[in-house]
Amino acid sequence: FKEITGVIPALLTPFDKDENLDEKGLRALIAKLLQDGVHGLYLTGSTGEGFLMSQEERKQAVEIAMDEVAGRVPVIVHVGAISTRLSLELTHHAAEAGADAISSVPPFYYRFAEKEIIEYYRELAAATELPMIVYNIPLAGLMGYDTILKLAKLPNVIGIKYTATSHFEITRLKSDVGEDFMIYSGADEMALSGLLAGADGIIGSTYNAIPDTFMDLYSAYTEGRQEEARDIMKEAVAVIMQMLSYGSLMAVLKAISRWRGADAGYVRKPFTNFSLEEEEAMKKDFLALNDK
Ligand code: NAY
Repeated sequence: FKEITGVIPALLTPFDKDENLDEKGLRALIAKLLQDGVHGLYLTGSTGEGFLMSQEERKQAVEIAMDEVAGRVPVIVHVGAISTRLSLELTHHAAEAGADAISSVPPFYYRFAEKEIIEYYRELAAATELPMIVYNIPLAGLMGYDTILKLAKLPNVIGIKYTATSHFEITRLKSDVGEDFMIYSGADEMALSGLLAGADGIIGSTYNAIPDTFMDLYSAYTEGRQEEARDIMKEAVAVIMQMLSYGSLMAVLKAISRWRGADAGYVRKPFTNFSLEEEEAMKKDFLALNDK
């Protein structure tokens, strides 16, 4: 499989003001991020509002994205849904659309038994030749270390997107499963910590809006400029805290993208959009932060 490392935005999905998929916005956002040099894309995950979309819309977003990317960077498609059957449908579709890997949160909402979670991943991984990246995220109920070890042994499971905050488990997985088990750190606020723990890449929401900061961080880290990496991370944390302070994170990221020159549209309800005035006020806050 294609090596997938580096800075990977969990891509936003642009909608228009009537909540329809906004193809033009999606293409513009991807074009901008590729111009900024990001190393890959992660589609229709939590940041991509995948759970707020119908199966058909998710497929359509993947097709548009694959067309726009045109093989320039690897693409991971999040296929997670509440039933194996729905996820399988998206898995087959991702393979046909030419994705480089699939990824999934564990089945959520109900408290599924460990054996059901393992069977879910086994079936998805067996349904395709695409590599599977397990997605451990608190929103879906974190899986314990022992469950992760079992999942890592399944054929075709090549790695994990790891959004827990106990990063020693990243280090531990590298020794227990093997150095080539791919690990993607998923908490943007802890990107540097994740990389230091041994992660191969970082996948996150804020990389849609400030990709350059994280590209710089990644180069500083890989080139061994430790102090510089720490300084960049300090700035990044301040910006992320500011982003989180408004609530409705995806709407914030879409607004920032808009003033970066790629109109990434609006969020889908129940998430709320900001008015033009609110977006302007936000922009001022961020510019003030940059001056510090
Ligand atoms: C996805 O699937 O879209 C993600 O990668 C989500 C990753 C995000 N975590 C959560 C819990 O939403 O990027 C992070 C997060 O938004 C960021 O660290 C700010 O807290």
